Amino acid sequence: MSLKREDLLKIYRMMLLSRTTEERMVEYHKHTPLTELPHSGIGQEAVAIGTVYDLRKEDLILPSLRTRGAFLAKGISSRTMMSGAFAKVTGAARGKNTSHHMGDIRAGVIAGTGVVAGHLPVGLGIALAAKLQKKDYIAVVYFGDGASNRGDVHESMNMAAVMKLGIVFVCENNGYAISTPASFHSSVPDLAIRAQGYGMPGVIVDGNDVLAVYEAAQTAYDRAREGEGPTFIECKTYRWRGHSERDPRDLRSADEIEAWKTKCPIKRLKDYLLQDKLADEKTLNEIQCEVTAEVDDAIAFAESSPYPPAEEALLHVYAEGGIKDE
Ligand SMILES: Cc1ncc(C[n+]2csc(CCOP(=O)(O)OP(=O)(O)O)c2C)c(N)n1
Ligand SMILES: [Mg+2]
Repeated sequence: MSLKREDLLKIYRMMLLSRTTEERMVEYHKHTPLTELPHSGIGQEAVAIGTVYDLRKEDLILPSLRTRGAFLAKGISSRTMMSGAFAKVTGAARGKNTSHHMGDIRAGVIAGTGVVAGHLPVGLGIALAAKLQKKDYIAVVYFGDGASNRGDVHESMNMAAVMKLGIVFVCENNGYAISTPASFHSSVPDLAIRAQGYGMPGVIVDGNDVLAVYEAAQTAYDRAREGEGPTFIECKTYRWRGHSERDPRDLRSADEIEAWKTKCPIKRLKDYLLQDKLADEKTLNEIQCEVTAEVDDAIAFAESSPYPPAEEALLHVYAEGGIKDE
């Protein structure tokens, strides 16, 4: 494994930052509803961080609504992200979009869409552009198990494989699409086997093991950059909270949720670091303190930031110059 101690500590920090940011958004929303309705990815942090760590600046990611850590790991600041949740002008979309589907092209994050899987063909277009430009930047698209049944996913997989495009399909299989179990919406338990039908590798990974996710991602990225085509990575994971904060008491059993909590991806990395004596409790506590301070600062910044002025209502909505009457 090419990851050094410093890398592992950075990965640990990013996972904690993602977790803490989301926990605080959820907590804040309970008392003062945010403009954003949190759809948290708490419990799924290893997928986002394991796949984004070591991506290049010029690579483009297209996150799903769960891939919160990906925004942070790709370089969007906590302040920008939190401001997005508050719909403040300091957010990435200057208050026009919450951090739910946020993007920031400067960090290589393409804004999402409310149409589940609608971003897959966009990722495909990015990978096609890279090929036409003879460049080796890649696109990484994230989508859930429910989304994996949409036509956009299948059409994108087919075209990507036929044209050997530099795109990686990361399926975050958390077992549910809102309240529908994966066994109800898909005829196969392992979604990765569908990759075979398109002639690309389909890899199944423990999505709560950040190091396994990282390894699978690196193999897929090498392949994508070398012009060998796409890979489908299915990360088996679980979301701890309801689909959104609107349904905190979803239909899943408490036992099931508790069982998955014992497989916490952050605790797993922490245990590894401690057991292999790569870090001690003191170092890890210091990281937690740093992260808490960063999130406190982000909240204070977002609270004190202004909403966008009314004059900006049409800014960045239409192309400069408007639509010409012919
Ligand atoms: C085309 C479309 N159908 C339905 C919805 C409503 N919807 C939003 S998220 C979601 C579930 C997605 O499940 P999954 O892909 O497994 O992602 P997860 O929420 O589990 O991360 C649904 C049905 C939508 N936004 N777009
Ligand atoms: Mg799901």
